[in-house]
Amino acid sequence: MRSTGALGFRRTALAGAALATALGGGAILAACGAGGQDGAADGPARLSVADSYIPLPPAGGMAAGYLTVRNDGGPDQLVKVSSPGAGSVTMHRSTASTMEQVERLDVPAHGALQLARGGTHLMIMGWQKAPALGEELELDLTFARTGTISVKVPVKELTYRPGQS
Ligand SMILES: [Cu+2]
Repeated sequence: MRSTGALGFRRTALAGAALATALGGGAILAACGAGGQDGAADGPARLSVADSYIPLPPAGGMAAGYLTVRNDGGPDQLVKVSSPGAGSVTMHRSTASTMEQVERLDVPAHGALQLARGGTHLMIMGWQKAPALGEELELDLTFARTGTISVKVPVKELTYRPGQS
């Protein structure tokens, strides 16, 4: 009776250990699956800024700013832009005949927010000192979820386009 009982206990313990291992493995697989599918849309945004430039404004006044925010994660929004070297930086969207200020710009999940000529852009006013070719202006980009990313944006020729030498 005693030995049978001991054997029974051992079998139960082994079965329990095997079950725990199986459950553990299953939980890991489930977590990976969620991350690769719908979990991605709600995961943290993974942002990087590329192709940023400011065309040298003709009279040293109002300048446009262009850049691309790449996102390898969940959705985010650009909600504010400021600069220690300029009085105001606003977000603008060009329409057929004019442009309008916008309060926020979507950064789609696993996509990109593009600020480019003819479309959405930044408007930089109140330079502390007149910008010159080759200089850089710090822009502090604040995102709803990611927080603030600071980038140094080079001042380029008025006709510059990214990708050209
Ligand atoms: Cu504008």
